[in-house]
Amino acid sequence: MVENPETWPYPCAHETVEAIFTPAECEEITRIGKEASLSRAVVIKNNGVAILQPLIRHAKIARMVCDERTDWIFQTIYAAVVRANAARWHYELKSIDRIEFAEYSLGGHYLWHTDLGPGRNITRKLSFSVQVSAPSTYLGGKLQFLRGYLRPAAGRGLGSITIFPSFMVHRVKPVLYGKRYALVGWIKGETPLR
Ligand SMILES: O=C(O)CCC(=O)C(=O)O
Repeated sequence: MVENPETWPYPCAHETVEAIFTPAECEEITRIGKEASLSRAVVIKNNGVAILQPLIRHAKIARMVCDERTDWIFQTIYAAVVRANAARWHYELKSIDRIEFAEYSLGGHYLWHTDLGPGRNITRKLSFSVQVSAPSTYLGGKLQFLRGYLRPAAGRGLGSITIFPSFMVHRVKPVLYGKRYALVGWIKGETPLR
């Protein structure tokens, strides 16, 4: 039977799946992330050039490499995204483009933006953010979406993943206390959005 897309759920929405990682796994992810050398996060301008703009994005990041120590992280995230995609977006996905370990200290934030193109980012389909800090360890740092007059927020549960289309406008509000750690990344397709 051919599926009827008119029965699919609203696509311009995020999805939070609780506890894809256990608290012990979140600790391990944080340990691996902190071992990498964190550098100040850049912003990609529309001409594809990466620049430091701390008023727009104030965070430190380290790219997570997929190797025998981290493969389970990539596998778990990809499986969760594929499940959510099959229920809501039905995009053609190929693989994880990139995972970054992000650290938001006091005042850390990222203003409204999208994760799509140009250049090598043109085939991004879905973005994700995994919460590896317990919500009791920081204040602020809310991941929020712009949806018309609504500003829905991602779940903050330890080990949860929030998945959303890379074209959705989103931001991270300033951290007011403590530190927020997250694993953020993108799933790309073979071609631009379809
Ligand atoms: O920290 C997050 O949860 C999201 C980060 C983000 O929006 C990005 O890196 O594009």
